[in-house]
Parts: sequence; C-alpha cells; structure tokens
Amino acid sequence: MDIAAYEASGGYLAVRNAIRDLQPADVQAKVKDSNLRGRGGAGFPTGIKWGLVPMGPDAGTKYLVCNADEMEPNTFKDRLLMEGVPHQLIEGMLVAGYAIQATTGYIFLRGEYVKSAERLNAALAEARAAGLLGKNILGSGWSFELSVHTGAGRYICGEETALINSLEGRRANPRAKPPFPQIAGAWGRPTVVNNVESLSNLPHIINNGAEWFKGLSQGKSKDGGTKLYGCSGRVKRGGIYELPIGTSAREIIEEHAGGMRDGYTLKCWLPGGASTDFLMPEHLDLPMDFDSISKAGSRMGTGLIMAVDQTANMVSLVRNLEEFFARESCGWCTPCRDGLPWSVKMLIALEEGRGRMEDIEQLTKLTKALGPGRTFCAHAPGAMEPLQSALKFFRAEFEAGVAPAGTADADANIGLTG
Ligand code: L3W
Repeated sequence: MDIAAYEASGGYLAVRNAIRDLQPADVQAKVKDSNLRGRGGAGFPTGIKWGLVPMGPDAGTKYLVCNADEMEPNTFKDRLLMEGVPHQLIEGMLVAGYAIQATTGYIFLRGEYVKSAERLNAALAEARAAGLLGKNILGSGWSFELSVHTGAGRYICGEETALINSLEGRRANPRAKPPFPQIAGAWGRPTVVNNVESLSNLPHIINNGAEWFKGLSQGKSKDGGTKLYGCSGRVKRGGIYELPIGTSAREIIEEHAGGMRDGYTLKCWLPGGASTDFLMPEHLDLPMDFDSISKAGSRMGTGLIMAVDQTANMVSLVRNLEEFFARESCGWCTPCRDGLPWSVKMLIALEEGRGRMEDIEQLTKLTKALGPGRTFCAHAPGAMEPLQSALKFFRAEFEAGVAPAGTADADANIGLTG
C-alpha cells in the first residue's frame, strides 16, 4: 500500500494529531491504558516499557528499534504486516518515537525478508518526502531519522540485547540484564525495542482511544486489542487470522484454519512458535492470551499455533526443533553452547532406536540445566520447553527408542563429545 492509499484510509492522522494535540506523556498514558502487551512473544506491557525511559530536556540521544528479526519457527505475521502495510509500521514508530522523544529509529530486519526491505525502503522515501521524517517534523521541533538495518539471518538477533550488539556492529551475543535497554541500550543510550505487530497497533490506539482498543478483545481477555494468530500443520486452511485477543485455540484451529485435514486428528499443539511447551487437545478451550496459556504450563509466544497430527513421531519432531536451536545458539553460555548439541545427539540415537534409558534421564536433567536462570538469555530455556513437555506427555515414544538390553547400542555412551 503506497502513501496515497494509506492516507486515503486515514493513515498518518494519528501521528499528525498526536504531534499537534498531545504531549509525549499523554501518548504514553494512552498506550499504558490500552493494555497493549508486546507481541514479540514475551507479552511485556508496552506502556510500562516506555515508562522506564528517561525523559526531559536533558535526556539526550535515545533510540527506538523495531524488532523485525522474525525468525521464530512457524512465525510469519510481521512479514505480512511489513509487506502489506509498511506505512502503518512507520506511523507506529513515529508515534512511539514521539512518545519517548527518540532521536533515531532503526527497523532491524531479518536479512531474508527481501520484499519487506524493498517495501519498507520505498515507504520510508515516501514518508520522508511528505515531511514525516527528518528534522522538525510537521513543524513540531521534534526530529526523528528512521532507517532499515538488515541482519544476517540469525535467530539470536531477535533477542533484544543481541540485536543491539549486532546493530552496533558487534557479534550478536545477548547482554546481561539489567541494565535493561530502556536505560542503557544501543551505544549505551536509552533504547526501546518493540516488535512490528506491537508498533503497528499504535496508530489505531491514538485514533480510537484506549477503551476502544481494550474493547477489541470482546471480553475474551483482560489484554487489549486483536492479535495476529496463525496455524500451520495438517490443517485445511493454514494462515494468519486477525482475531480478538483471547480467542480460543479451538476456534483458531477448527474454524479459522478449517480443522484438521481429512484422515488426520490433532495429537498436540504448540501455542506460539517452537520455544513454547506442547499443549494437548484438552487445553483447546483456553483463551489464547499470555496469562491463560502460561497458567496451563506453556507460553502464548508469538501466537502462531503448530498443530501436530497423530502421525508425528514426537522424538523426531523435537529433534528437528533442537537442531534448529543448537545451530542458532550464539555460543556464549556453556549450558546452551554444549547442552543443545548434546540433546540433539541423544535425540538422534533415540530416533534411530539405539538410545539408552540413561539418555532419557539425561535429557530430563538437561531441561533443568538449560532452564530459566542458567543462561544470559531465554534461548536455551525456550529450547527446553518443547523437549520438557514432549517428555511429560509422550514419554513412551522416547522409551520406544531405547535399544534392547545386551546390544552394543545399549552399552554405548553418547557423551558430550561422543
Ligand atoms: C524493564 C524489567 N523491562 C522484561 C522487557 C525487556 C524486553 C521485554 C521482554 O524473550 C521471549 C523468549 C523467546 N524491567 C523487565 C523489562 N522487560 N522485564 O520486556 O523481556 P523478557 O525477558 O520477558 O523476554 P525476552 O528475553 O525478550 C522473548 C520468545 O519470546 N519467543 C521468541 C520470539 C521470536 C520472535 C520472532 O522471531 N519474531 O518473536 C517466542 O515465544 O523464546 O522467551 O523488552 O526489556 N524488569
């Protein structure tokens, strides 16, 4: 959608009105009141995140970064937003940039998203020509430069502090937090990192108000707004669907995705990307929101469901996911760097029927050793979520991969370096 079509549908009114009529603190208050929670996977409240940024005339250089490094397996909602309505994201960044009085913005874009880069750069040129970017925007005295920075296709760059290191030209290792980027981020300056979908909601919150946004959930959740949900797997209509936040997984899978294809039944499902715990068919009526899915022992994550059918072998499926996580580890923390490849070795052995009971015990121990609090970032703990839940719900499938007693395989020790 070009700038003429975007403006014809009310585009850029939110930022024009905000700059003319609202103080940055008013914009922050509206977003806080809307209950918008970050759509990148963690669900941290956007207004609270902004509220940590130092404000005032002496606050100096501040950065706003859009996290567009979408690489969570099964997840492609941000790509559709950037390819389809790039001006909506740019306007969202103008709203956010004004609210925190940022001086410079970056869209940190996954390198493989070539079409998104083309469309965003074309839209940025149009916005700049219209006086919406650059110095003294719309005569407000506020100046804001915005550009696209393409990454090189590493999952870890989606972690906000690794992203910041990469933006600075460093190796993409996550940083220890605190300090959070809102206090000390890019080049040591206050930096807000928000996801594409979170930012794309902002023009609508400014135009229609916090109460309207909260009402979009239609009482299905105390969180505000709609959510881009998705579904993949052997369903009839895989895709992305914008629905009230808190819509049940059953409605997403059975109505919007058209249900399982003929001959297939639902065995289990991942709520949002690969770094979440499997849930079972009995969990289908839960509202798909951050708190409800967490209470059930998983996380909503990105909200793009992977529907797993009865033909799937859980050891193979988890092995596939862990290979991805092992490859994408930045290698900084020992448990992550060494533990993930080790889990892959044991999973391959079990998949090929040459595993040992000790491997299942060792995999279970790894889910703790690589769990929360053992590493600098959420990469390894996220990787352990599908493994620990597969071991919980489908242990018999792992035991089926144990070699019979007395065979050479049963005696082989798959050590860390074996
Ligand atoms: C100030 C505090 N700020 C948290 C902020 C923090 C960040 C946001 C979320 O991982 C998950 C991960 C992936 N004071 C704060 C604070 N913040 N506490 O809130 O932080 P956190 O630590 O909860 O999560 P995280 O480390 O950012 C995000 C998972 O999302 N994930 C991955 C998604 C990938 C994509 C993609 O490819 N596009 O979305 C999916 O589930 O595994 O667990 O801004 O600064 N006390």
